[in-house]
Amino acid sequence: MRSERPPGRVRLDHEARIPFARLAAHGYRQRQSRRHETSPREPPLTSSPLVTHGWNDRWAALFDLAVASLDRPPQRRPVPGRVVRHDGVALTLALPDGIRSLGLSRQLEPAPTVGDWVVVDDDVPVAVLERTSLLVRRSPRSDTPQLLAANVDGVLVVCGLDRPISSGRIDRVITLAWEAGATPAVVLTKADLVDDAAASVGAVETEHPGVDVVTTSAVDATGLDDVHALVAGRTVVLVGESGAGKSTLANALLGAQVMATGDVRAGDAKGRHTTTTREAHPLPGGGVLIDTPGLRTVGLWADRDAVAATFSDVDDLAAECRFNDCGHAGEPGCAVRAAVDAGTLAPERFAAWQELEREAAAAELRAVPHLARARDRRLGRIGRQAQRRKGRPDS
Ligand SMILES: Nc1nc2c(ncn2[C@@H]2O[C@H](COP(=O)(O)OP(=O)(O)O)[C@@H](O)[C@H]2O)c(=O)[nH]1
Ligand SMILES: [Mg+2]
Ligand SMILES: [Zn+2]
Repeated sequence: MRSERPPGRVRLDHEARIPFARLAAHGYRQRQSRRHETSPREPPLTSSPLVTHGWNDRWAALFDLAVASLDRPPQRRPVPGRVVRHDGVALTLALPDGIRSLGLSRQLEPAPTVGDWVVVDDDVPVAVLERTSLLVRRSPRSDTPQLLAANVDGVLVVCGLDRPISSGRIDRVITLAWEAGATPAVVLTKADLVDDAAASVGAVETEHPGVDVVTTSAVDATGLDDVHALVAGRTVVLVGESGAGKSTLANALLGAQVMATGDVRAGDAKGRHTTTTREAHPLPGGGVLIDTPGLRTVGLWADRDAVAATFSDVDDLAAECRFNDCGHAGEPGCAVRAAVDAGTLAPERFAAWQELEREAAAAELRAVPHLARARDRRLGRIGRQAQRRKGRPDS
């Protein structure tokens, strides 16, 4: 679900309706029936909480489309809202007249999550606007997707320098970001606790080529400008384990103690789950920041394209292998193995790529059972061929 951000200046008034051709150019199809035309427009929403939460002419156009295709006529003049928190039974929304909690009395399809834009009719959320991106992980309890945030432009992978950096975890979040249609970056927090934060940046940059890496310290108030630059008018979500310093960073960027922060247990540097909900906050300089509770596990909910985007260096090599279904397990003409042998591809990165490749492939097969059967048949055939080559049917 990769998406492009529409080009062009953001205009905040609704005087000029967006010509449909422009929307069509961005892939929006006109509904067959426009059953409910919007009523004459109210004054522009320029100074409303909507604007600080990212409202622009694109959302205005999508809002009109959603209103026009509601499955029942609106009770009142519908208004847009952005989900700033979702606690199961209620949505906290940024609405034209302020931030309010509204009960979820109706089943919405798709189910809204933080960052979603919704149509609110008579104080009831009745529709979810088409998303530009959706960050999802595999739920640790069930083999189902868990929505983390919608309509995010960037994903900041937050790691505390007070503990070992898990490169595998970073790869996973980067992959979820690409899958979502958002750009990943890494933020190394607690720079004040190490002697050489620059060395850590260098190491992470080397291990994750193509991804921006910055360091921050809430204690020394350093690095905040770099993070501000990454947010800059966009919607960005902080992802990382508990105690990594996400809420502290959010507060520093907000210039206020908005999020509760937690103590880190001495000894294992593990944080407690101080942040229990996902919450979106507009930043003073523009942009929206979504803080999240710590993720203990980052289950992949992504396809192999997203893995290829994360490991574009390895993917490029794999394209050079002699056989296009090369398993990189010693086949002749394997460019991946050759790079490992030549020392130009770290064996750890090769292993990390293989692990996520396998996980993404397994998920794809689970999602499409007939592919799994086809694969089993193919593996059976390969197995039989291998056995024939060896001439020993039992090996
Ligand atoms: N020394 C230092 N401690 C930090 C920094 N950022 C966060 N912490 C501490 O790390 C702990 C966890 O922070 P918190 O923001 O709650 O982490 P979260 O679980 O990721 O939201 C708290 O005790 C913070 O005071 C930092 O830049 N330097
Ligand atoms: Mg927190
Ligand atoms: Zn190969």
